[in-house]
Amino acid sequence: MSDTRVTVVIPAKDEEGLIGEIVDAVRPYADEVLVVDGHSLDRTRDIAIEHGARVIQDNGRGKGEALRLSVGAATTGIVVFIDADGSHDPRDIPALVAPIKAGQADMVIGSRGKGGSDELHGTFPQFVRWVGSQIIMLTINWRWNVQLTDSQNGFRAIRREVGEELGLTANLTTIEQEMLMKALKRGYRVQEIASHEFERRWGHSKISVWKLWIPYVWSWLRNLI
Ligand SMILES: Nc1nc2c(ncn2[C@@H]2O[C@H](COP(=O)(O)OP(=O)(O)OP(=O)(O)O)[C@@H](O)[C@H]2O)c(=O)[nH]1
Ligand SMILES: [Mg+2]
Repeated sequence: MSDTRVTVVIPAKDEEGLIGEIVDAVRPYADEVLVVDGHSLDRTRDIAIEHGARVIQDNGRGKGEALRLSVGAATTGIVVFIDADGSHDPRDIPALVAPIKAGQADMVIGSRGKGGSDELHGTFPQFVRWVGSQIIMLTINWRWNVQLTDSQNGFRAIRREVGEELGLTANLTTIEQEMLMKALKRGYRVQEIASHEFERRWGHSKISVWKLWIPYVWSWLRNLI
């Protein structure tokens, strides 16, 4: 692989509490820090700029759209996606990009199955998310004869060219499973590293299981077949 430089993409919607800290924390691992602002009503955008990030805006369709735009906008060979809520540990980035730099993988997912999660257990919506994601993971492993443990984590790295070639269409957080299934379908090499998910440290989640379960089931079945 020729261009092993890294763009760290941070999708952020109303994340003024932590965005500055996250931009600073990923900088040691990034050749470019790209914040995709989801039309935040707070100071997310200004703070990201103050901290030296390049900032673009999505068109208000959701996190999936933000990630799709970022793949086209990034200027390096490798793209890392990390949330702006403090759930992911930027110190995992070197491990995440290492298999791609070594030419051994096209995409690497930070696995909560291997690293554990403080967010997936306890409440009923969390239970539904956990069971749903286990079923989705099981069918993906069966369909493509792989043994992965996390189809949903947003903390991941991908070769930028591959990200573009996949023809991603999701506007919502279903983008994560779409990216994985399309990569496997096209024969790209997908690996995982252990990564722990921490509780969101500031602000509130934009995910509602009750609003999203139909898009998830639809995206799952459409991409699995
Ligand atoms: N640009 C952009 N970013 C978004 C949008 N929706 C969510 N995000 C960001 O995407 C990241 C993940 O969103 P969360 O709401 O934490 O979703 P999650 O981590 O899957 O869900 P939780 O586990 O409930 O926190 C955060 O950094 C959000 O600010 C959007 O419409 N546009
Ligand atoms: Mg989160």
